[in-house]
Amino acid sequence: MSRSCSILGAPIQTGASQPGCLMGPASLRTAGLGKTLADLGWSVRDLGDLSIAPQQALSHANAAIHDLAETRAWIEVLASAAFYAARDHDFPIFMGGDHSMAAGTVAGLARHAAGQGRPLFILWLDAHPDLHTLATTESGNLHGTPVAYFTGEPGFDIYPPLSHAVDPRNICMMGIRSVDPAEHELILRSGIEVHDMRAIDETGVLPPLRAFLERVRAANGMLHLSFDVDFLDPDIAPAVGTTVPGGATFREAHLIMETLCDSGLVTSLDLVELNPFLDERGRTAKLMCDLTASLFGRRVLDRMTRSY
Ligand code: 4U7
Ligand code: MN
Ligand code: MN
Ligand code: MN
Repeated sequence: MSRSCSILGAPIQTGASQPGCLMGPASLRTAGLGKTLADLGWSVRDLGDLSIAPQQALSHANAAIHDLAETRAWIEVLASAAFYAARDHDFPIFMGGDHSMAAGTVAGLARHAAGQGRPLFILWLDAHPDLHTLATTESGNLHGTPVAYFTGEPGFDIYPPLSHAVDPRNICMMGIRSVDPAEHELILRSGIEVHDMRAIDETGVLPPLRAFLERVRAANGMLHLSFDVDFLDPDIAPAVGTTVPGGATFREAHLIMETLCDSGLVTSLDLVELNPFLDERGRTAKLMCDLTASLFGRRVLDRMTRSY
C-alpha cells in the first residue's frame, strides 16, 4: 500500500512585513505539488486551506509587534490542524504562509509525537534562527519568533498555551547567516545545534546532516523539516521577502533532501515564506516542488542497484 501524505494550506502573512505569502499555497498547488507527489507513488490528500475568524486587536508592551491577534489565531488553528494531520496521515505537508505558522505546526506535531511516546526533532533550514521572543523582536514581525515559542522560552503568555515544548537539543539549524544579538545570546544558552553558512562552506552539508540523522535514529525520534525559502540563495529563489545573500545552492539543497529521503526519518514538512508576488515566472515555486520531490523519492538513478 502506498504511503499517505496530506497537503494543507495556511495562507498567513501577518507575521511578515511584506504582503504576499498568503498566495503561497496557491502557488505551490499551481506548480503541481500534489501531482508531483502522486506521480512518485504517494497517496495524496489535499485538505484545502485553513482560515481564521476576524479578530479583535490585541496590544502588547512591545509596540513594534503588529497583527498579534491574527497571528495568535493562526497559531491556535494550526496547532490543532497539525495534530490531526499527523494523526491521520503518514506525512503531513504544511504550505505557508509566513514562518510564524511553525509556532502552530510544531506545537501540534510535538503533541502528536508525545502521544506516540517519541521525541520530536526539528531540522530548521533558514537564513535566520527565528529565535526572538515577543520582548526581543525589534522588527515586530512575528515570523522571527516561532523557535523561541515552541522551545518554551518565557514571554509568550499571549500566544496559545504550549502543551509540549521541543527540547532545544533536538533542533538542528542549517543555512543560518542573519542573527540578531538577542537570538545569538539564546543560541549560546539553549544548546540548539546551529550550522551557519560558514560552517557549511567548510564542511559541506553532509557531515552535520548525517550526524544529526544518527541522533534522530538512535532516539527513535519523529523528524519535522521546516524549510524557509530564504535558506536558498536569492539567485535561485527570489520569491521571498527576507532575502540574504550567500544562501544554499541548488545542489546543496537537493543533496539535503535526497539524504533525508534515504534516511526515511522525516515525518512532516513546512514549506514556508514563499511570496509569489516576488517570484519570476513561478521559478521559486517550481524549485520548492522539485526539492519536495527529492524528499519524497525522486531520483535520477536507482543507486541501490548500481555500482560504479
Ligand atoms: B524568517 C529578523 F531582524 N531577525 O526579527 C526579524 F533580521 O521566518 C528577520 O526567518 C526575521 O524569514 C526573519 O525581523 C523571519 C531581522
Ligand atoms: Mn502519525
Ligand atoms: Mn524563517
Ligand atoms: Mn528566514
